[in-house]
Amino acid sequence: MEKYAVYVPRLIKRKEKFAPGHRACIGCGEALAVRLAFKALDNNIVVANATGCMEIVASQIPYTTWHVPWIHTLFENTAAVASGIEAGYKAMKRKGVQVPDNVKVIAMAGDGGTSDIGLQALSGALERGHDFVYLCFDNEAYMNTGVQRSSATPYGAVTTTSPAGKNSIGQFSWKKNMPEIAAAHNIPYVATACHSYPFDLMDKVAKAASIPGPAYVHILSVCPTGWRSPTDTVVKLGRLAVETGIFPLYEVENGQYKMSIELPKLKPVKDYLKQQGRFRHLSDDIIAKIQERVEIEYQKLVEKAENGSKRAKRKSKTGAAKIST
Ligand SMILES: Cc1ncc(C[n+]2csc(CCOP(=O)(O)OP(=O)(O)O)c2C)c(N)n1
Ligand code: SF4
Ligand SMILES: [Mg+2]
Repeated sequence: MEKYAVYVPRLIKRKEKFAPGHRACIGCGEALAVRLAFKALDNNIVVANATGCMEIVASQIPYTTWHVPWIHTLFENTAAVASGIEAGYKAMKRKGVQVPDNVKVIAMAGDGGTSDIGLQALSGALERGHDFVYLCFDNEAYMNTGVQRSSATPYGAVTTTSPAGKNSIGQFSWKKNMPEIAAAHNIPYVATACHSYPFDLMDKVAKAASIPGPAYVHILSVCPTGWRSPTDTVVKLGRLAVETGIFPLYEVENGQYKMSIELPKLKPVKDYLKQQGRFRHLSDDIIAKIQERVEIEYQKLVEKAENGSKRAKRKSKTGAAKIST
């Protein structure tokens, strides 16, 4: 909290861009995450929003929740539309057309729109180096259309297209690691965030917007409807996802990994899984398998962050030596 003390009060007072009165379900973590993310941004933005819960609940004609320029995009082309807007502004400037300065383009989509259907457009936009921010609001399934599995649905979770039964444990594959895929494009900034850590989330979104070039922020968003969890446990579940190591909070700035929170000991994944209907059927054996996987993946991240900070120290020592000679 201390580290955010300087500017967070200013952010809190900022005008809402995602206004109240939308039609999200009670206790929607995704709506909370969107509200927080956009509070951290200036008014000088244009939003390209893929189809999904946040588009449906916020834009039913003749109403809108958005207080900034906003365009509804297809699943497939959100990052392509964002690229076009950014390139369009550049071209207009080049031609001497009067356009506002420093407009930041924000692309946003759910996990389905990001890790499945919009992945090609996103990869292209990251590779081309467009100056934009991509926000993925990950509620771990295609929620808007009735809770179908996506490649971001976690192993063992029940959805309507990955039901549990005699021959199935639910989702059969491990969650696709989208932040690592974004980081593999060697873009200037990648981060993970969750609405249950609001200041950390706002800090990362503001940072993403301040860095020239492409930035990607992956935001875990608890969905009580799809996760079959009580509406008053949304914040608690987000915290448990982080505290168990299931959803680690970290940043990758110019290739350098940094853990956002020090967790001396991870809580057991069971604490998180057992509070959600989508995991209620899991046997102790499957939970042990998930526990093992989470620990391995978490350790990999910690090592990347440690190696990175050792490298940075070595570099600064070499730099200091050079200055003194
Ligand atoms: C190509 C295409 N396929 C399917 C749909 C139907 N559709 C609209 S929203 C949606 C689910 C969105 O899932 P996600 O991106 O995870 O966002 P969420 O609703 O979970 O926030 C689907 C399948 C569509 N609009 N376009
Ligand atoms: S289905 Fe989930 S993500 Fe969509 S509006 Fe409802 S709670 Fe929010
Ligand atoms: Mg989703």
